[in-house]
Amino acid sequence: MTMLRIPGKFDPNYWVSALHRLDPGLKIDVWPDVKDNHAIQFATVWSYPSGELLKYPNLKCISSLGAGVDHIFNDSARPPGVPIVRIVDKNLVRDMSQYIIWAVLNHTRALDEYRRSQARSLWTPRALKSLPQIGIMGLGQLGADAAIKLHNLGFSVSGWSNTPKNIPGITCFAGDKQQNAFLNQTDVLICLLPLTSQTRHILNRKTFSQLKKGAYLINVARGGHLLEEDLLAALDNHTLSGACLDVFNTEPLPSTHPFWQHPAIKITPHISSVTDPTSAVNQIFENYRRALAGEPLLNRVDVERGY
Ligand code: NDP
Ligand code: OXD
Repeated sequence: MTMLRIPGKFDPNYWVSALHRLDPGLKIDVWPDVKDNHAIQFATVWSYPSGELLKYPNLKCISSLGAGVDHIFNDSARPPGVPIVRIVDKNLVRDMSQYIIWAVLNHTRALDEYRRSQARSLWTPRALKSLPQIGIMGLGQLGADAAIKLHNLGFSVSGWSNTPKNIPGITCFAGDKQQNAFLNQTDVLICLLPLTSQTRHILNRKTFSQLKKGAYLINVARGGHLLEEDLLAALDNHTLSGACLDVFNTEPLPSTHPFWQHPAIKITPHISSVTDPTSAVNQIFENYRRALAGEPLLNRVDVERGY
């Protein structure tokens, strides 16, 4: 029994240790140090080279190390028919909601402006503005939790998903037909969609123009959701008042990228929520066991839908 771990964002040593705590005898190869391609039955991956997985003829499951699976669908030379699973984890959900609450409060309480005042020893109290309407694109594992927590903090929250939802306290919109109605009432737009052919570049000029004037954008999903030049234009013409971005088209964000120096853009390096091996390892190990036993997998991705 061998597992293949392809490193990228995540440190493979943490994962190997966590897996060995569950089964000290488990054979794990850390790519690119793979001893026998035929022995690989389970691959747990993050941003690996396209076509790599075709080299393992006995692969039974491709397991994302994160919630997102766009990095797997981006691989056009993927072994056909091999099921894909992803991480659904309480710590991942908790950490994302904490980041979003920070980003929303940082914006609504003008905390950056107080930092700037402090740097100049200025005592500049500001009147609180009325609470904004928060709109969350994506009401899945992460979006629904953030929506409920923001609602519990007293915000008025709405959400938009593919299929209709009923979440107490949250105004729910669904599908293309209700997209405009959702956007039209939104002051703070949070993107928590998966990156698919339907959602690529959804954060564009047209979308921004449908939001309330001077809306704020928080993108914690994928850089591919955002048309970067449209964000810069929307900030310049005050359609948007600012943005907090955790994800980018090119990561790491190149040092010459205009986002770095933009006064209205706040940047974090794809850390809003990072899979915690100590809690997520159980589902990876369980899926490994199930894949080898031919049993139904946990958190299986719908290949047709792309998420
Ligand atoms: P889920 O699959 O649980 O939820 C996705 C949500 O998006 C669902 O509500 C789904 O609708 C909705 N959706 C999908 N396509 C559309 C569409 N075309 N129109 C409207 N709604 C749509 O995903 P998670 O919540 O677990 O994760 C979301 C994303 O967050 C991940 O794919 C990943 O890219 C990103 N992420 C980023 C992290 C970071 O550190 N920055 C960390 C973890 C995740 P429905 O419910 O009807 O199917
Ligand atoms: C994820 C991520 O998808 O960390 O889990 O981006």
